[in-house]
Amino acid sequence: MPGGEQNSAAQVTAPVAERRWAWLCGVIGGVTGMAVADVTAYLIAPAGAPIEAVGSMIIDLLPADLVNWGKETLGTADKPVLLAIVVLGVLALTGLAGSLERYRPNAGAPAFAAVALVGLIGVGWAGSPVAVVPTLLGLLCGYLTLRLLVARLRRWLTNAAGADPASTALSRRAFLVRAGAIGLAAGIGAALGRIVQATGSVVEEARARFRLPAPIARDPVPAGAELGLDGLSPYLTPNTDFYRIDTALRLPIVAAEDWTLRVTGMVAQEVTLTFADLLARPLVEHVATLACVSNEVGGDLVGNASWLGYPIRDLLAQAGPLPGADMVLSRSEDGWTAGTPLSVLTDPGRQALLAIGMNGEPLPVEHGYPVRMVVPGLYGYVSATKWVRELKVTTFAQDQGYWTPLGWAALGPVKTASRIDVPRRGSVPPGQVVVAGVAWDQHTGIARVEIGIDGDWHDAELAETTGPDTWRQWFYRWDATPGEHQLSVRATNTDGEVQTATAAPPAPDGATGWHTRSVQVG
Ligand SMILES: Nc1nc2c(c(=O)[nH]1)N[C@H]1C(S)=C(S)[C@@H](COP(=O)(O)O)O[C@H]1N2
Ligand SMILES: [Mo]
Repeated sequence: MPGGEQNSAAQVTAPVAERRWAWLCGVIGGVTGMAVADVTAYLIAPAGAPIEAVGSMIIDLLPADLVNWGKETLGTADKPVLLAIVVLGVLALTGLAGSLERYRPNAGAPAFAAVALVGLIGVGWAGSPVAVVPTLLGLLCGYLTLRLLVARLRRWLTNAAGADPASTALSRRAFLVRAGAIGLAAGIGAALGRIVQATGSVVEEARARFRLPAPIARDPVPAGAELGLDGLSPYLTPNTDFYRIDTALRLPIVAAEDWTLRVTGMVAQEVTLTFADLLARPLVEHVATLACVSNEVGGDLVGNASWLGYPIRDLLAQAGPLPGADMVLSRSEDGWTAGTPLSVLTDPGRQALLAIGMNGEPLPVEHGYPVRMVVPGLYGYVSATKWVRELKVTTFAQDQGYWTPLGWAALGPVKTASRIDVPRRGSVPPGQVVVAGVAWDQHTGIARVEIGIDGDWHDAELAETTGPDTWRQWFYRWDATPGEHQLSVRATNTDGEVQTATAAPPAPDGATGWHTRSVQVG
């Protein structure tokens, strides 16, 4: 380490020593940035750990021969070696950023930005929008650290050049204390970040290797379910675009081989299921739309997916609910709970699933890997427990799900809803304009969608669905005349009930009202 024992001003202001100190500031900034990025990724976005992401990108870009050579020569050490190379690359660049920053404020920014850019390309490769947050936050914290340290360093060197021994000693101390303290904290943070990333990535790798078993029955998706219109929500929501709601500060990381589900409470016989037990059971694939009770009218906290899983009613039948029970309190790994009516979960006509697959993939970690619940017709907060570990058969009189004491209704059946996806907003040219969107009333089904244009209602054309448990795309060809127009949508369910115009906020049991959009034509 350079210059630890230097005392005289003449020595420290030697250009070489200066450059080394500035370089160290950059390295500390780099370590801080990586620590922040890793910890943030661990907390909110497992696919957003930039070091792993850049490592995978390098593997993808390298010729196969070189990758194989690496595997053969290094064995299982290939990954740590690759990650170490990435870390050293980051430190080389942030060290350079520090050296440059010494000469002129912000001169180090491009080198730092280059590091973040590579990180962003790496996580962009992994595909989800939150995945960029750790890298951006890491960049910001890392660069601010560098700037703070370089500013202190500059003060020290300026004082040293002025040859006032007292203020030189003082500013030297101020710099060294800060550099030492921040360096230590960043080092500890980075080490912790690496450790948690390593456990997370073991589960992530197991997930990537896992091949879903084939279902005994599946819902064929009719070709007519997907209108394929520009800007319209696709019939099946890709996993990376699927909305996400969870209360846990960090994502539960559950290894499939450690997972068990216990059926407890008012049952004739407690049942414990392992992941292997679950895989050995007959699984079905069912398409169902999941919606959040917090979704505003026109909001996007709703998505449709094909879920592979085991019917919860079959598991409950094995446990034998006792008379008097009317609720199942499902509990997650993270302690979160949902209270679901027992009658819904035992209903032979409803595919309430313990799901392990989402759109043909193992459940993504953020959507509940290895196992979650999906219950058609109920909002997620009373039914869709992710990382589920226990089903307690109980009563509504005795137990409450997580959100109920916080002011949300104990029962959460979905309400009829519809949304205009296109035209988005702003202005469209006059002539034929396609108005399109989705409408849902899970487990009842959508029978009709109407478009209001300045108060006149017109029937929209409906796409097909797999059944009543999913949303339905719709469209209407509108002859748009110049001027400002109000578009509204309302759906009618298969019971003949028209979606209410009465506006209600999401709390306590779901928003209502018609989605309306004003469009300027011309
Ligand atoms: N463990 C756990 N499961 C949970 C939640 C949660 O906060 N923690 N949120 C619920 C809510 S409110 C909804 S709307 C759905 C959302 O599921 P998604 O994040 O896969 O879209 O999950 C449900 N399951
Ligand atoms: Mo929700």
